[in-house]
Order: sequence, then C-alpha cells, then structure tokens
Amino acid sequence: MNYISTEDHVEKILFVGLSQSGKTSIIQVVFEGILPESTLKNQATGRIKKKKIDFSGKIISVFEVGGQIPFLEESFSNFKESVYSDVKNLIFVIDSSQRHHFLKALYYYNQACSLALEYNNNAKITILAHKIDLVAEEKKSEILNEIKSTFNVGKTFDSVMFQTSIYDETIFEVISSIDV
Ligand SMILES: Nc1nc2c(ncn2[C@@H]2O[C@H](COP(=O)(O)OP(=O)(O)OP(=O)(O)O)[C@@H](O)[C@H]2O)c(=O)[nH]1
Ligand SMILES: [Mg+2]
Repeated sequence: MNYISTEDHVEKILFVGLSQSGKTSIIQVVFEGILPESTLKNQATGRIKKKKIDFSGKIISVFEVGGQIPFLEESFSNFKESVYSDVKNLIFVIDSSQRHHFLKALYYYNQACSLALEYNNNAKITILAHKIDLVAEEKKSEILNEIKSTFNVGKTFDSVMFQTSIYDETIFEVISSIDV
C-alpha cells in the first residue's frame, strides 16, 4: 500500500528580500491577523523561519529567509536545499522607499530565483514593490518603473510585480490572488 502523509502535499511559499523590506510583517498581517501597527517593533528574523499556516482552510508552509546578508548567504549554501527546494511561490519583497537598495536586492533576487527554479521549474515568482505607502504620490510611477526595469520583470524570470502595503487592502489582494 502506498501511504502518502499529508506533509508531502503541503505547498510552500517562500519570502525573500533584504532586511527591513517587510517580510515578517506581511506574514503576520495576512496570515496571522496581526494589526499593521503591531509590526512596528519587529525584530530582524534570524536565519530561516518556517511555519505551517491554515490559510482559508488550506494548510500551507510559509518560509522566511532573514534578510540580513549572512542569512541570505547561508540560505544559498548550507540551507540551500531545505529553503529553495519544492517552492511553489517565491515572493521577493522590496522596500519601495529605499531606491538605493534596489541593486543590492537584485543580486539576491537573481540567486533566489535561479535556485528555486533549479529545484522546481514551475515555481512562480512574485515581486512585491512593498511599503508603497512611504513613496510620495508624485514619485510612485517613477519608482515603480525603476523597480520594473531593475528587476527586468517578466523577462529574466517569468515574474510578476505588484505594489503593496500592509496599511491597506493591497497586500491581502495580492496574497489571495496567488495560487497557494
Ligand atoms: N510603512 C510601512 N511599513 C512597513 C510595511 N511593511 C512592513 N513595514 C515595517 O517595516 C519594518 C520591518 O519589517 P519586518 O517585517 O520585520 O522586515 P523583514 O523583511 O522581516 O526584515 P528581516 O527579518 O530582517 O529580513 C517594521 O517596522 C514594519 O512595521 C508597509 O507596507 N508600510
Ligand atoms: Mg523578518
């Protein structure tokens, strides 16, 4: 008899991005019902955090790679397989208000996407132009275009991009639209 445990069917969503980009906050607000204001004092995530979450009745596995550089680096070496194998959705989070960090983020984005696709060539890649609430209205389209061109959205990898904030409905809309 072939017995497959439910564990084998749990789908994996992986959050990657520089430190302070907002990964833990997104997980807390969308999956754990925490108020946006309560994320203000979040501490940096150490190494890799994983959680099983009941998302509208479906159990999913949510991984976050701490965005401080040593944690990103070790995710590509020591923890490569446990982090990047079997990813259904890779969510790369960018702090839209920190344009001087875009190129640095790109370096890690390229590695994370390459690895996730190496293990699963059907992995879906979503870029969040996050914290968009911090960008002045008249600067928004310029910043979004800059992210789009820097990350070569839809070209280098088959990625899609959305603008999001934990302070409005955008983050819920985007995460709900992702096929988790
Ligand atoms: N204005 C604004 N602030 C946000 C938003 N999302 C997150 N933050 C804030 O950004 C800060 C850092 O958030 P975290 O979620 O801890 O960032 P992180 O990406 O998990 O950082 P590491 O764990 O170090 O990788 C917190 O103070 C949050 O309140 C957003 O959409 N808008
Ligand atoms: Mg974190």
